[in-house]
Amino acid sequence: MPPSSLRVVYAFAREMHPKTSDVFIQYGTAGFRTKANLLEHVVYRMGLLAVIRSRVKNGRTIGMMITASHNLEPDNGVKLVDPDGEMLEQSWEEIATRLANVSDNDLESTTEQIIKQVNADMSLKASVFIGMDTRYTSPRLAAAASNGVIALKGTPREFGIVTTPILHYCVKCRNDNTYGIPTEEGYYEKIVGAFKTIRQKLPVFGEYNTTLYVDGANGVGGKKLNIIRKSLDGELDLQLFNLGGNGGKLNLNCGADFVKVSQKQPVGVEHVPYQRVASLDGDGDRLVYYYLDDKENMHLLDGDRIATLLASYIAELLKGAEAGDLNMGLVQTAYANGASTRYITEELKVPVTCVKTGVKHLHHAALSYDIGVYFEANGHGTVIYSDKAKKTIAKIAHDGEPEQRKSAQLLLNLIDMTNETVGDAISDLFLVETVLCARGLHARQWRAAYADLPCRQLKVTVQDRNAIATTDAERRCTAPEGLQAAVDALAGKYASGRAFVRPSGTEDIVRVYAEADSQLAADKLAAEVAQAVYELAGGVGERPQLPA
Ligand code: G16
Repeated sequence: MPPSSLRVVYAFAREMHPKTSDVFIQYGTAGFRTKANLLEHVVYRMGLLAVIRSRVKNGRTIGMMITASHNLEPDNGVKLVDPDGEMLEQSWEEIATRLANVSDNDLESTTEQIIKQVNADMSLKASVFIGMDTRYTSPRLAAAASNGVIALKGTPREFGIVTTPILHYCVKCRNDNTYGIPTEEGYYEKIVGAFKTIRQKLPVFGEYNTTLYVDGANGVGGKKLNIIRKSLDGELDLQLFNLGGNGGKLNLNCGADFVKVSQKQPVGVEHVPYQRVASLDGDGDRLVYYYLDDKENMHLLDGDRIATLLASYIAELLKGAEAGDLNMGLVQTAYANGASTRYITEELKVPVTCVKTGVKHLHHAALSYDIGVYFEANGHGTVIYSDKAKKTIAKIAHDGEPEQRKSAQLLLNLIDMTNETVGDAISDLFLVETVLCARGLHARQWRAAYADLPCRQLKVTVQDRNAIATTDAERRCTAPEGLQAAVDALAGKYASGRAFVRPSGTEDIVRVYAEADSQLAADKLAAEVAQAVYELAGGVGERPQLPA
């Protein structure tokens, strides 16, 4: 494409998607995320970048997902998906940020510079898959994404409303047809098909019951489960709530983030004591479970619990298959409950790596194992299997002794049920239900594996959250001066006290995490650390209060 054709890039921007705000925006933990009315020009420009990225990848398909996931309805966002269905390569985040922030007048020249910098052959074909969540601002932004693709003569394909993981899956399948069929139906066939196959082999027994209540966060995940529900042939009785009707608002007092952070039950769910409930987030990439006891106390089963459940079952099957030369590791972040890390290393004897927040970091670290299980405590995660692992397991399933074959075949079904591209609430839900069924477990027994340290998360608003810098996988902060010393001193006052602070990459706030040996101690520690952040990092608004 000769540089003169880049004029259309400016024409589209000026006529349809002008930059209307000078607020600096950064490609963060999961792409660009802010108030939806500040995003149209950003999404248009990401359409341009997706085309350039597709050409750098020899015309392989790139994904664009319009979503602000767990954020509330007024926000929206956009993130790019690389050809293997994983998050955009990190070295391109700076390029994305640059392109998003230049003035309309500089857009044409900046686009040209980027094309040169990344050495994109603009004569190649380019393909971009576009998906969106249920926000009312999403269709307009998806149209801006398409226009960006068209402006650089790429081919957009709109998937309409899909979960984020379905879009990642379709991108992967489009570029690697051995993985599956790149459509929503292809996704259901593979994931739900594997679940139904495995259910034929694992009769329901023990304390497991097939009823599962699901909080859909009033987002897209619940809607898709409503489609899937009809094809489950009674293998799982899904009772769905918060599907977006009856005035329910996206992620408001419901959904995985609300349940995890507030440690409260979502609105809209009919509560039956000891009945397990799964909570999805707004775009269907996170999952947590909980149940209420007969005194209405909530017992949370978060991403750490899902990781340990899956890892222990996979380890059992690997042992049964006698596939001892395959190594498995688990990846967590600083938010992982200290008790879970101890359980994984001491009881499961599985190595643990701790990385920065963001599934892109976890996914990357998990690649170093034959089988990498990665989960954030917030319920975002999956399992990835190396080619070596897949080949070894397939060989045993074919040639092994009868007992080995049985375990290896179950592992193959689990692999099929797993969306390896990114954390996926629907796929994770079927994996969890499979393990609970295979072991005849009630959620109470699942929870009994170890006792969580009580914890608390808080948010603090500051003038500039980037004034907080962190190191050591975000477990320590290096700026502003004095903050880490204050956190250390506060955590040192409490038995099993641990705390850290970090700027969010998806909201304009600083996050505080604390754990200690009692809920009151964890609540106090979190509040004291929040006050230290407020004082040392330029807090705005009301000063955080200590618990009564
Ligand atoms: C995104 C990321 C997650 C991250 C979360 C919170 O989740 O994909 O990896 O844990 O944001 O990030 P932060 O603490 O930086 O705001 P989601 O579900 O919103 O896409």
